[in-house]
Amino acid sequence: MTSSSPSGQGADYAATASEAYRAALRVIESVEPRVAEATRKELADQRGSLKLIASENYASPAVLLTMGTWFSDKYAEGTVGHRFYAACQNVDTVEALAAEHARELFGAPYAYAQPHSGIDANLVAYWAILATRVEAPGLAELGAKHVNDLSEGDWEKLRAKLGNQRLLGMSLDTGGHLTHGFRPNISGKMFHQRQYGTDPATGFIDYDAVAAAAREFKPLVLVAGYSAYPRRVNFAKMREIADEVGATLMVDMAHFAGLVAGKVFTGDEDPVPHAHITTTTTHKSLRGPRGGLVLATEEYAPAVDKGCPMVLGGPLSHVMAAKAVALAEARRPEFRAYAQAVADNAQALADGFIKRDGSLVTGGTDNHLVLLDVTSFGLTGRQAESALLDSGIVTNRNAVPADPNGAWYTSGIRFGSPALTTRGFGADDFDRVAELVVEVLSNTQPAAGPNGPSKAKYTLADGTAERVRAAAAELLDANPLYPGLTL
Ligand code: DSN
Repeated sequence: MTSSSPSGQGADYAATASEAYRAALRVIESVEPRVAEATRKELADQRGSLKLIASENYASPAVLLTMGTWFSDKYAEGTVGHRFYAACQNVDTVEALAAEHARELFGAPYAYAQPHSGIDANLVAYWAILATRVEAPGLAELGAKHVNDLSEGDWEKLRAKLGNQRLLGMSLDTGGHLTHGFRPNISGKMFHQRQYGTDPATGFIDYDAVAAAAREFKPLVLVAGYSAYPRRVNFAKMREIADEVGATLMVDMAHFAGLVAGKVFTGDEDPVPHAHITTTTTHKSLRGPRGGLVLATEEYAPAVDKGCPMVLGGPLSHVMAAKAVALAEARRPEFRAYAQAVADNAQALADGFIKRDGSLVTGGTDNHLVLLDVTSFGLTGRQAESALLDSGIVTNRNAVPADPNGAWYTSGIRFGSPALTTRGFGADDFDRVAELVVEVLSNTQPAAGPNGPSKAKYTLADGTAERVRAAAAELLDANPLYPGLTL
């Protein structure tokens, strides 16, 4: 790890972390040796492969170690200073610290560190919007202060209203997330949903089309953000659209929170000053523990603050403590260098594909991810993903807009730069990664299954996997994961 590494404390830090992990593994081994063995193997596997999954990263030893403590044993439903359980004084400390770092880092009036995941963060946001915009005025209209004060009949009327609201979000195949109103997901069932896509000619978001859809559909919630769209979004424009139709703008920045924190996305591209509510995960480009976070304006803060127990189970206090550590890391100047390198490296990867005739959705990238259409290699995403994995390159298959192969087999492979950038990979390394990916895909052929053509079966030309693994090992050895950490 280089200057962009999460903790540039050097040899002492690595030696101390090594001691901690060695001791922890001995303790685990004394109870269930197979778990200790799998834990050691997981590190070896992560060290030995090119991790290009756009939603993954490597958290620092400080963040990881923080999760392994007795905070895990504590129940703390409620919120800071207002708990349904006794003896939450230390949970209050770490939750307040996580929220303080998040507010400072993102310039948000309010932060909520409890969500266990990105989906949970989005559910908290949706119910905070419903509570603020439907439940509260509904209660006022009925002259009641609390839902428990309502008659059965009035309660049914209010429930019907809560279940009759509209949401407009980005479609899954054009890069939106399941929770942005995809029908099979709870978000598509809670709301009357409609989806906006991208311009079929360019693959870019067409803001006029989003505005037209919003004017026609009049959603209560407009969702912006993505998990597989390789471009930046103009959140000022999204807010204009939301304001014109009276919608609440919710931005899901789970994928690009690190680029916001690192000030790569500023002005109109920074969602926080424009959105009413911004949600994120903490483990992707933000490089923290696995979990979620919600940022909100003063207007929505009181409802978000009731996320537990309204939507969430008891907070994972050990993870909130780790969020505080990770957010403290993200406030350091070196995180900005990291975030810029993430964007530069994604660009180098895209350029590497383009110069080798790869076909990219939108023709390139200006964030942390690249979406390669593998049909030009005669492959499905499923075949390409498996052949790359055989060769030590870890990616995930992903739909492309209007994907003829659907969401399971897909036609695309999504690549992201955050994890390898943490290892210290630079632009030349990412160009070499593009070369290796193209070498694998050019040597992969679709194959038939026992019942005819298959979207999953493939053959990889002899020697390709070994050759690519050896080339990848050179890159990995030059950029070690957790340098100096020995188990
Ligand atoms: N699973 C995450 C991703 O890979 O983008 C989003 O939920």
